[in-house]
Amino acid sequence: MKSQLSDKSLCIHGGKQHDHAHGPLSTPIYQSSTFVFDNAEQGAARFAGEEAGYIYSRLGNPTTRELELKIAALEEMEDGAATATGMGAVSASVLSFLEKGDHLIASKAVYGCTFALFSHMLPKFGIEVTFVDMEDHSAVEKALKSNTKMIFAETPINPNLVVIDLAFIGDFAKRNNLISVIDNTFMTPLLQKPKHFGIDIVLHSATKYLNGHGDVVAGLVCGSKDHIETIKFTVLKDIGATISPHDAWLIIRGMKTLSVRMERHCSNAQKVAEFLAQHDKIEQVYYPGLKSHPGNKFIGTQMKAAGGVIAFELKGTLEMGAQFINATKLCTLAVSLGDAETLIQHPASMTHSPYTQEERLAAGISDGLVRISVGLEEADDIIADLAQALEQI
Ligand code: 4LM
Repeated sequence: MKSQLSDKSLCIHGGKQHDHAHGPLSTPIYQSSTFVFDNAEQGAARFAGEEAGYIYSRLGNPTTRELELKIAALEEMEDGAATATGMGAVSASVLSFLEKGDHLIASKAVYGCTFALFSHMLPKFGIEVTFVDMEDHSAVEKALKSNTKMIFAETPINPNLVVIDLAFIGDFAKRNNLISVIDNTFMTPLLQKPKHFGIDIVLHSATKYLNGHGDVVAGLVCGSKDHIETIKFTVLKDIGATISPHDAWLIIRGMKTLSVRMERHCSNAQKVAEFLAQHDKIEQVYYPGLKSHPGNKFIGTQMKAAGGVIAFELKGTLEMGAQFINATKLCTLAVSLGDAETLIQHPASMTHSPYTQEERLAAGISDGLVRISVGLEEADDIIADLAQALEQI
């Protein structure tokens, strides 16, 4: 649902409830597992869905609810659900709608654990998955079967920064009566709103930019009221990947500064990508903010800016890549992304190790790829650190 407030204001005020005792400025943390009923009739009415109100924090919690309404406002979708992790958001979005005999079309390159869920877990439940190159629209059309029910992609893709055309995905899904699911983690709703392209379900690893401070693992899903109700009252209720109210509060706090953080992440990443692109020890830089990147044409149409993640390949051997990563000082060797700290990692041996080498290469994720999540430090300090590490190889 479109709000009259701008995104910058929604990051601060979106979802805010004003019915707390004592009028606190900061949302209280309702650190309570359960909620007390006035009487047996009220308890029964709440369970029957006849009376609004909280029951038990696995089913809903007032702190969590503010976060859900905030992300829904930002994504311009009807409702939201918060989950314990980003993988909780991915699995809830998929398992809530697919059943034995259904078919899922998924991008061949996705976050490693999403690939593991799709390639190992879903087939165990009789759900068929076809992985396709989503830049190739005819391959997507060809993957369609009579039992296809859903299409899933990330854009830009983790870790190789390939940009997928959301207008095509939205249209393909509508034409074929599929549920379209987009993982919007790399962009946040400030840079990209999949809803504008007809996408049905938008999800995030809130662990990343939304929280932004490296101290929470969490996920968020947005969609229509019906879709979110299904997610909440099937998979989230019965499998139970619900968020803790304290983590929801940390994300509400983190999101207040999301718009200023994203501006810095993007401007720093642009400078770092330009530095890497001109360096003679670098083979290739993958960053949609570079004019040479095939995804650059989507900036200004699908995505407002290129985000804060860069991938690149060094000239030379894999050992030299390891030497380089070991030589960085300010850039911290850790997985995850979207934090204040610049994080550097090696997808083939870390985030994308659930792929076999063959699957990974087929997905366009090379053995030598290095990924940097550019942080909020001074750009020149990040560049100086990368320059001294490159010097050492
Ligand atoms: C990483 N990523 O890449 P939780 N969707 C995307 C992601 O990048 C991730 C998840 C979902 C990384 C984690 C170690 C696009 C995670 C899963 O980790 O479950 O919050 O999110 O470095």
